[in-house]
Amino acid sequence: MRIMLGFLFLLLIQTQCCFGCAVSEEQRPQMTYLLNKMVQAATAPEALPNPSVLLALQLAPDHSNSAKHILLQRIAQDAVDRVQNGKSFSSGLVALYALAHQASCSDPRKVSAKGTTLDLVQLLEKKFEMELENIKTTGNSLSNYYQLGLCVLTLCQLQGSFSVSKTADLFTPDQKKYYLGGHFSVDIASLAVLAQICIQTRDNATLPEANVITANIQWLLNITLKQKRSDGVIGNLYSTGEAMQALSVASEYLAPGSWNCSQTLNKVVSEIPKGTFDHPMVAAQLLPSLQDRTYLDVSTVNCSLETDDLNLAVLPTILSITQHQSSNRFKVKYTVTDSVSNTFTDSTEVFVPKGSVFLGVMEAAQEKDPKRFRFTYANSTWGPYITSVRGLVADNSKRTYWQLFSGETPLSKGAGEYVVSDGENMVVKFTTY
Ligand code: B12
Repeated sequence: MRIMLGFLFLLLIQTQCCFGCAVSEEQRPQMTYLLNKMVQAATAPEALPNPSVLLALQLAPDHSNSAKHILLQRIAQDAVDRVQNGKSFSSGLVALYALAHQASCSDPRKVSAKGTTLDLVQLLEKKFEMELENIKTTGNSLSNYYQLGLCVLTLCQLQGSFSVSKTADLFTPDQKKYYLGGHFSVDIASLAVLAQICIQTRDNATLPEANVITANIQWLLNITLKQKRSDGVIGNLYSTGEAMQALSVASEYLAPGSWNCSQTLNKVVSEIPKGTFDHPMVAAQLLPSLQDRTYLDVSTVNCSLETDDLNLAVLPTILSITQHQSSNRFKVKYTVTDSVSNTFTDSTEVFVPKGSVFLGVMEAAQEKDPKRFRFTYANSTWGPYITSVRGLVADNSKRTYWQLFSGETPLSKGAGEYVVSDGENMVVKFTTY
């Protein structure tokens, strides 16, 4: 009888947990809208290969098979192209490509395109070793700790080989690892939690490093929960999805009442109609949490459950913020400053059409005075990443970058996304993280 009651109790907790933390029937149209928006953007002919979108699609209950095939083909071709032509392929990106293949039930050890077959797991093992070696010799990773989290959670799930004791040391508490520009990064912490929970689950806590890993996870979760706002957002709106993944897989570390998953879920869902998550990368990082899925579910995706294609035409379209094309122009102040060596600070004012993004302001300033305001950017799945201004180039190995501000407030969107307002004071500042 007691066993029976215990079982019923467990079932009840389980049911409450999972229904409470996935979208309700009434919220489902918002999620479908997001899925649809993400698929349309990521499968456009000009879109860059995007493993995060494929991963999110594979973790979704309904997904479009044709979109999945297009995305899978694109990332397979891109992986082979990067390797064959010696193009940059960061450790975290290799991890995402491998995870997306696995989630698509396509063997990441046999990725074929252009007549070549590639072992992404083996490549990832090498990349991770190189990261560890670089940390040993220079104190810095080649990429960042978000990508190290991606590496470990992927190697752990795909039975790649890596040293658990080195990994336990890798994720110990340290400002340099988990802080960007002086602020704790919920995104980095979330990936580090997912990675270490994967190791704990896989190795059944029998490891000599178990205590170190447990302490790392607890420290990361404590600080993550300190970033929780009263409305349920954790860090900012863009880190909340991955934070939800981390908190849900580490629920046994949380004190009762320390996190209300439904509150966070309702908050993010309420933001969908405002267009907050319309960007395909933002949608991709949020979608798994809306369905109570995490990146640790990749190894258990059941490909036989695939559904028919989404009918894009009949999916509900919800209000999204559209930029009204208007002939109205307004004035924006623009400043470029080097806060690393203090070699220059220059300001100007430009007129831009209403609805312009920050990049438009930068382009207008460059046109007006190319000597002082010229700049370059690299296209990424997040949009344009500002790489240099006035010839001063951001350098990962020196931890320098061009940070974007409105007045004194750092932007939480990129230059291609942030819509400027009349009279706003936009700043790009060369700084370190
Ligand atoms: C590490 C990191 C950085 C590092 C990148 C350099 C490095 N050492 O690797 C630094 C600190 C320089 C950085 C800068 C910025 N970042 Co950042 N970054 C991240 C983080 C934590 C991980 C990115 C990563 O490695 N992904 C994994 C690899 C495999 O993917 P990847 O696409 O190849 O990664 C590259 C790009 O993502 C690029 N990148 C990083 N951030 C951003 C932001 C934008 C807008 C673009 C276009 C590219 C870009 O750098 C990565 C490494 O090369 C993400 C968190 C997340 N949830 O994704 C935030 C994140 C992507 N960043 C964000 C933002 C807002 C910025 C800034 C605009 C902040 C600012 N006010 O200046 C700037 C970019 C300014 C510019 N020059 O254009 C937001 C984007 C949200 C959004 N809606 O667009 C995120 C999601 C963090 C958050 N929760 O708010 N970032």
